[in-house]
Amino acid sequence: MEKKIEQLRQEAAQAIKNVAGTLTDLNDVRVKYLGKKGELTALLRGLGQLNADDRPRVGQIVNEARQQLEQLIAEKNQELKSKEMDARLANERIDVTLPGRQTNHGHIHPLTLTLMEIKDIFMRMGFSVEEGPEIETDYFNFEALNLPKDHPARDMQDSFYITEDILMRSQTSPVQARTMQAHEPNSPIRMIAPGRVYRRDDYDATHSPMFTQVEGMVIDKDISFADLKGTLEDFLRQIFSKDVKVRLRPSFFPFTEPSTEVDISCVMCKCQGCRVCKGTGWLEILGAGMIHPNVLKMSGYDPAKVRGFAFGLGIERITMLKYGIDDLRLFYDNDTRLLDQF
Ligand code: 2NM
Repeated sequence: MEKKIEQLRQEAAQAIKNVAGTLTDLNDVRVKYLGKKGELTALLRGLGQLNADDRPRVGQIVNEARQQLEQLIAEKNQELKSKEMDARLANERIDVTLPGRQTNHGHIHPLTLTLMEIKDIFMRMGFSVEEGPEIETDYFNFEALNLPKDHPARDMQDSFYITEDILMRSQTSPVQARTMQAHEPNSPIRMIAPGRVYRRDDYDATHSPMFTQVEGMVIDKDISFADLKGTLEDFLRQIFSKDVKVRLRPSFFPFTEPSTEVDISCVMCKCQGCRVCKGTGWLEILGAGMIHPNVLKMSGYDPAKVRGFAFGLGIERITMLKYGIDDLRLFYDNDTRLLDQF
């Protein structure tokens, strides 16, 4: 019996020593010798068959063996655990001195940049910035702007109709009509209306069925053509450069009378004549005029008491000239090779 115990003790001690893997492997060894059905446990159970003289002595030997093995298992357990921890620490080590990952920064879209500048200039002159819906009624888009149904000038800006009476706005002037109607009749207004507009058109380097406009309007007592000229000259010198020359040419718009086309000296060639200005030395930049009496009347204003001027410009065209971009489609492609430059 004693020999058997000693043999088992040595065998188990060796098995514990040999465990090189995980805590589960160690547990398997423990179960094999010390578990409920373990080999050493079986010996302990067999004590009953010994005679009473031998029992205490042999019992003590088995218990000592058991205690020793449990001690060995506890030590091995500690060893495996610290090995596991070392492995984890080596594995999950973070080098806090490494440079961080670069994130890609967004850029402000060139059209937004121009719009921010335009808003800034007009806000400093006391204009408010108004917005309105891109889906408009025929009434606000045309009728309130002196363009009755079947008026031939409607063809100039044929748009996208959703129903007979609802369309994608072809200009932002409906916002002007809405603003007038939201005001006390004849009260002064100084506002700009930026936003997207839609027209049936080609899509190429210089045309698009959707583009971005800023229109503006000033109404007050005694507003004259001189105010129109002074305000727009001031604006153009701020947005381009202070030595830009401004030229007015007579034109026609149904919502203004008289109407004018506003040109600036070519910013590319300083009026010498180049490809951009087609050799003329001048660039067409905006349209403007004195608000037609019918437009004032339609929105509750009295042309005998107040007058006003209005203007409209395309943000794409101004941005192309400011940054030397020769294809308008670049604004809508979202190609980061362009956008990263702003
Ligand atoms: C332009 C040219 C001329 C214009 C007129 C109005 C309104 F609503 F006051 F009548 N808003 N914008 C206008 C005038 C727009 O764009 C080329």
